[in-house]
Amino acid sequence: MKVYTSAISPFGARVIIAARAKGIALETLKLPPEWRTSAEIRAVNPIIKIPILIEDDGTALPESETILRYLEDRFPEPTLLPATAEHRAQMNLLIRITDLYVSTPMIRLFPHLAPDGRDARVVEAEVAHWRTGLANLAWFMERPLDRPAGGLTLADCAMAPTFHLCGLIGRLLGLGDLLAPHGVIGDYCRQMEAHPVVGPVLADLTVAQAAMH
Ligand SMILES: N[C@@H](CCC(=O)N[C@@H](CS)C(=O)NCC(=O)O)C(=O)O
Repeated sequence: MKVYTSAISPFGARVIIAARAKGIALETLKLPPEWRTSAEIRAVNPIIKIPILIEDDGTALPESETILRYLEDRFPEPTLLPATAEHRAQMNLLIRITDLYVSTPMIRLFPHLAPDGRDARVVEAEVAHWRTGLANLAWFMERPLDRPAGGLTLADCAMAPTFHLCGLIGRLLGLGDLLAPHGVIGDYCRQMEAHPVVGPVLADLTVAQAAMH
């Protein structure tokens, strides 16, 4: 299996974490130059977003959450699912809140990261949504989530790189640490940084993002 991604992509990092946790050999495909306008990428994902999983038969699968669930279905062991329906519901809720209410406003801020051409009204509105999303996610993270033996669920594959990106975007916008008010998120991030699979992936993101600067 192969994946189109970039070393700085937190969405790609989700897939890399799941693949490593499951021991799946996943080759990273080099993105073509100007990949956003390339025919190569358009041919496999007209949404023009990475990551894109490429199966051995050439089938392409975009969207990180869908890829995570596919990897879980195709390679069920070791599982990244909690044992009970209740805890799987909690896992699903955390993924949904992360993507709808934390990642979405953050992505809308991307065009405004460079001070030149930044629209202060858009930034103010999206940062407010982002802060609310984080507060709501923190509220739901207080509920217990029983993890399988490796200490990881699909929610961790999704949340850990998202929180890592929150740190970067907050700094680039001069907002400081948006995670600071939420002790549960801070504790969680420290736990993930110490995790033998997740920690190195987050460290690689940090190095790649620093190099981009
Ligand atoms: N919903 C998508 C979001 C993926 C996404 O936004 N990826 C970024 C890279 S981290 C991207 O491809 N952005 C398009 C661009 O940079 O033009 C997913 O979960 O895979």
